[in-house]
Amino acid sequence: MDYKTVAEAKDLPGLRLALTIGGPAPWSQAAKSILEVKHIPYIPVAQHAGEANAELVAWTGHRNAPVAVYDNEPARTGWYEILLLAERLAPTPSLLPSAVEDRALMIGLSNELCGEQGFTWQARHIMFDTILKMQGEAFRQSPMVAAYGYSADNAAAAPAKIMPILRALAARLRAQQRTGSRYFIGAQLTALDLYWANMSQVIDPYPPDKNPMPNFFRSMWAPVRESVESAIDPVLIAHRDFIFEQHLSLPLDF
Ligand SMILES: N[C@@H](CCC(=O)N[C@@H](CS)C(=O)NCC(=O)O)C(=O)O
Repeated sequence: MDYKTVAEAKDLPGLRLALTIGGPAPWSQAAKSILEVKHIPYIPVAQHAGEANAELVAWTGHRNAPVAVYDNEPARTGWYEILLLAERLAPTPSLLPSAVEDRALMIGLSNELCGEQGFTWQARHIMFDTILKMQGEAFRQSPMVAAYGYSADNAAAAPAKIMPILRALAARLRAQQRTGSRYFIGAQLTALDLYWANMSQVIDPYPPDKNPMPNFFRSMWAPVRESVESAIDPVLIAHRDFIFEQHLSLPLDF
């Protein structure tokens, strides 16, 4: 990725997208996938994980990533508001089902994956537990610890919150297979498929040829997998592979 600094990007027109540099940060990767499928051009802007990102805060009001800024519009950070912006900029292919009930289900399941307290949020508690063991107590000073609500108790409770989400997604895929669909909702790709393809790296990262992330990430994420292993139905992993093969590009780029 050819990242610009905030200073280089903030006065440019069009879509600027602040992304965590140096690793496959799940929400950043998910936002990129939406733009890739819709062929929406954007300028990647570097966000540095765990750092103050003072220039980004001064420009957008946000420290973390992703942050999407289109022309002079307000910054967007939530997975859903970024999706709606992408739908407006490139209505086709739509990644939101047109039928109300399908859309409601898709948004609800996406929230289970991407929302506050959802799958990746919970996985992060386990990940932070591991970083504390690797880096020591100094990690508690990271702005990420308070921002994302880490505590040892929350980390201990996380697997029991993650596993029902995995089971619901697997059940959904199996039900869809019975109707002849390869996708989570209806008969075509939605943003939910893209969210899963990216967020599932946390429990089953691609090998280095497809996901050339620093080994540090593999060490951080391995305990997440171990703690939820019994809920990882192979249908979930096969779906991730199908989505990357059919709709996205590899190796991951960050
Ligand atoms: N704002 C996003 C979540 C963003 C998020 O959690 N970002 C994290 C993981 S990609 C991040 O930027 N971590 C690095 C940091 O905080 O510096 C949403 O609600 O959809």
